[in-house]
Amino acid sequence: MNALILVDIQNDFLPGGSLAVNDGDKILLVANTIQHKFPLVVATQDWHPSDHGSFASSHPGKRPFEMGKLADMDQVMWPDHCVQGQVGSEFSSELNAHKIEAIFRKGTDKSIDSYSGFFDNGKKKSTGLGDYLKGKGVKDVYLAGLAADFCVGFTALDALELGFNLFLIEDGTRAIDKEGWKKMKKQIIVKGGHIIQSSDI
Ligand code: VGL
Ligand code: ZN
Repeated sequence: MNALILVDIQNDFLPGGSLAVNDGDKILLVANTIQHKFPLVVATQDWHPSDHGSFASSHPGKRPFEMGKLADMDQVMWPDHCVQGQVGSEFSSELNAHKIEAIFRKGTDKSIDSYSGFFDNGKKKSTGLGDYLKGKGVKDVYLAGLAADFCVGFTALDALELGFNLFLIEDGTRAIDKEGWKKMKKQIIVKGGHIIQSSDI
């Protein structure tokens, strides 16, 4: 069985948001038009407390996009984004959300960041997404959403590690940093993932 995971299609990652991805809104048409091809659609949502440790504002003297440390790992200091209960954390109103059967929230623990929809960045805790998909008999995982070089990419790598066949829909994602996406894409391919276009589905 195939499943589509819509990764973090939230206002803060779209134009006008606090961590807007260039051309992030271009993925909306793709995300909306492919959903009917999947028997199962789920979504992830970046869902931070207002004092999350990935925010530059939680580290005196740090500015957004500088490097820092969190949970003993190198950490990009992000602008405040996707704060629980704020408009920025809501799914885009232009996303058709009717087919989404379950939503997996991540980044709720302020002491660690969580790019992947499956695990936190230290692989200490699971969101339950992997077991959920396995329980539904899913073998093939398709990904679209934001951002390609962070949450979509790390979700892809974990899907492969968990033994799913992985298809990343390239025209259904956009990157924060183009070079970062190039490197991420190579890793995904090396690990056996497939980079496809929505027209291939
Ligand atoms: C993301 C940076 C910080 C993402 C989330 O969804 O790609 N990026 N938090
Ligand atoms: Zn985040």
